[in-house]
Amino acid sequence: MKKAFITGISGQDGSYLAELLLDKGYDVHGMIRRSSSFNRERIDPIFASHPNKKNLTLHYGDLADGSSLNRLLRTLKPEEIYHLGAQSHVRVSFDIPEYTGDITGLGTIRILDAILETGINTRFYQASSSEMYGKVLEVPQKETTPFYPRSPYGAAKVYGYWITVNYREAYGMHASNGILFNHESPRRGESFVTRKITRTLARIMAGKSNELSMGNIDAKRDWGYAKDYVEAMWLMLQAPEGDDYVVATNETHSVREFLDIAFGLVGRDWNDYLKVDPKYFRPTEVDLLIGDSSKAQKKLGWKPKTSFKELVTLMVREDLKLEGLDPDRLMKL
Ligand code: NAP
Ligand code: G4F
Repeated sequence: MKKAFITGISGQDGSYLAELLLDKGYDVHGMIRRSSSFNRERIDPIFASHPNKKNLTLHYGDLADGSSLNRLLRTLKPEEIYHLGAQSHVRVSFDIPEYTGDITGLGTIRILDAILETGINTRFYQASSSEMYGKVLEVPQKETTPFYPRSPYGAAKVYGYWITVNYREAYGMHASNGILFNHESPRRGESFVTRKITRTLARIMAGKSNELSMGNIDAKRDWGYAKDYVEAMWLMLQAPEGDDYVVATNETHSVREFLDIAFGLVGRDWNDYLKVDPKYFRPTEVDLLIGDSSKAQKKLGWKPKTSFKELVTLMVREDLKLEGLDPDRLMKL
């Protein structure tokens, strides 16, 4: 039985990846941080109902705490490490830039160095991001496109990317960067734009809200489905050598288009609810992202399975259910 270690297991991607690895028969160990509020709602359902739930174990640790990382790696000796933990919110990174640099940037070197210090034989996945392309220097963005980050988060991810490349080259580690473009799901954090839209829409339908406060709705993103994207992470660690891959749908859509589809599905017009609030604008914005994932398609055999329209539909559906509403009655498909 292969053993995997996941940082950020309580996040959107961590929960889907844990399920995927349990499905494949892995012994899965995840790191969670201590919090005074509940932070396991994405993983508790796995403990409740996954057929291989006995193969999932959680451990306390923190990306700010190198000693906990060292201890966990020394004792667990995982064959695969998926490093997904991060302060992952771009807008928030402008408010807490130093913390973002520490957790999102230095967190990566703490793990890589723990691998080196403990001498374990493992494969490493770094959750790199399309935010590194920022003010894009090429359209579409691919592995060779230069980075131009536009936020403390993007800059921290550029550090994580290059230190992963450096440890691969300096110490011969099997270490890979997945440069993932935006990916969403019903498990997406509620302050990211897609989930904020579908969650608020469901609350509007339930009569609990009549307003949607947003920032720049002209921004364009390459949005895929998180469940499809965790498969690419796994495939990278099965490849004979570590490498860097763009993971994207090769399509771009504006926030406006997301609003059109989501509200259109339940016969509402978002213009009736939208309030533009300056607090959601960023000091520097990433206007356009669109990825070229042909390398991942060719070398890993990975391709996205879920279209943009299907993604919006499944998110609206799940959020309506969360409000106790019947999607089959409310949605026009
Ligand atoms: P997410 O839902 O925000 O999850 C982040 C995870 O990191 C959570 O489990 C969180 O724990 C954990 N974490 C935060 N600070 C930590 C700390 N100090 N110590 C230990 N763990 C900590 O993010 P996601 O959407 O799943 O994304 C996963 C990774 O991919 C992140 O690194 C993100 O930056 C990157 N990424 C995401 C996308 C995307 O579109 N989703 C695209 C490219 C790259 P709590 O639950 O306790 O907060
Ligand atoms: O959903 P977002 O907050 O995602 P963003 O900034 O693209 O970052 C996400 O994707 C990255 C990959 O490219 C990840 F690395 C990162 O961890 C995160 O998962 O915002 C998307 C767009 C932005 O242009 C933002 O300005 O939506 C715009 N937007 C407009 N109104 C809003 C809002 N974003 C948020 N969060 N909230 C709004 O009210």
